[in-house]
Amino acid sequence: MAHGVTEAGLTITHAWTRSVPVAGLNGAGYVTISNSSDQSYRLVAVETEAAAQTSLHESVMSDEGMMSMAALPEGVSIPAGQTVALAPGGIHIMLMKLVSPTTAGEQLPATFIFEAADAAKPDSIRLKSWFAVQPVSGESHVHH
Ligand SMILES: [Cu+2]
Repeated sequence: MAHGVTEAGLTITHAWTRSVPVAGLNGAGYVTISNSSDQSYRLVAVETEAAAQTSLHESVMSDEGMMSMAALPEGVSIPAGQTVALAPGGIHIMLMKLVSPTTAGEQLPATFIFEAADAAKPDSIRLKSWFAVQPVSGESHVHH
């Protein structure tokens, strides 16, 4: 398996999601993005044919200890020289209405779209990778 996909100093590694046994449910994707350039970027969208739609979310804990989701309309900041890991309990890529059931070992092709934080550089960067489907382990993860 290729180790990562790189362009313009942005590298995507270890994109994964948990298997979901039924089509039409939502999944959540995670990924590690490192930025070795001197330019800050934002992850603004993820395209995949595996889901009807995707969006960027952050899990937030209320004062009462309840988990909920907040959309991230500005995307996810990937500062120059830093590595940002999207992981369970934090920022994730919501895979809304999966087109088919997903099974462990599968790869779901996905394109990660970035924009420079500097608005004077309007070109977006598209990195093609995939979500590796992992088995559900431990507690089941019921995700809106
Ligand atoms: Cu979500």
